[in-house]
Amino acid sequence: MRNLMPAAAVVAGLAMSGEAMAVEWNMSTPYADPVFHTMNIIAFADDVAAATDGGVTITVHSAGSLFGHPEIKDAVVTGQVEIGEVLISLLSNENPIYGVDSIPFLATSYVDARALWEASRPIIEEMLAAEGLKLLFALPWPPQGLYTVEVVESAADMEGVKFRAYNAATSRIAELMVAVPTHVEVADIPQAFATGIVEAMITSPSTGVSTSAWDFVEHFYEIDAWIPKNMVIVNQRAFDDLSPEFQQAVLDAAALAEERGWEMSQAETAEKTQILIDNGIQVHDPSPRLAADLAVIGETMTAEWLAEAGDEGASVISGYENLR
Ligand code: PCA
Repeated sequence: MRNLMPAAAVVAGLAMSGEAMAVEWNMSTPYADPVFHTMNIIAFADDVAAATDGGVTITVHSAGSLFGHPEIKDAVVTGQVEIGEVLISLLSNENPIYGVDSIPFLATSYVDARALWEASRPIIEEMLAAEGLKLLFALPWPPQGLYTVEVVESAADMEGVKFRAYNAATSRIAELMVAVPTHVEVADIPQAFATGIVEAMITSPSTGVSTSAWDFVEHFYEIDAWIPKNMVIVNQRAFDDLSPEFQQAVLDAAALAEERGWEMSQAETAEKTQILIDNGIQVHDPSPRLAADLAVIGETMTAEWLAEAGDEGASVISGYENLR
């Protein structure tokens, strides 16, 4: 009889831990639901729920609704949310290595962006791991172009223009064009243009469409300056708390999301550029002069980044050159 009680308790305990294994994660993301990054993340959450039979459910709080973009990484580190999405280069103020993701004219095609990602992924994973974070997947925005009110024939035409920045690199480009940078998150873009805080920006056709850029600019120059990525990171402890099967389900869904997302991004480029045109934005190739001016800015910024990022930076770049 004595032995029965503990046995019963064990059975009850097992039943309880079986129930307790159903895990709910909150996920913080910076961009709105119709943006393809968010759509891909919602599909990822659905895939995880399906593969675990509802054992892991991820509630996506998009558009910075739970934490603003600059707070998301720390919210995942501290476990306020289990999982989040961040623009990699937004973290370049913490470590210059993160800035490799938006060096102008270093990787301007999807093939090169892939190579740069392969070359930079291990060190980025290492830096995240040091903060108790696990990288799940990363995928790119379409190539970054220049949106302006006025015609721009050379970098000099940007002098004094109030320029919307979204990371340190876009602020630096503005400075090198003698424009005037102000950091504005995507959600605040329409308001910033409407109130005259900014009058130009560099971003993707996707973000031009999601912010209805035709309401406030006339021109889009396809300068293909870089192909920045968002990454999805999970709190390592939260991940470790999952059963091995559930961990595998999350990793499989992440690998799928990464593949799907790279394809979505490439399809986006033409699709969203067409929407800009349909709404009256004039889409141009940059003039040879503008392209040459921007190339010089790219060289300056590559040199600056290499000086800042030291040996680790140099090894990422040589790894990238070897993969191209
Ligand atoms: N959209 C985001 C990051 C890059 C992009 O294409 C933004 O404009 O902030």
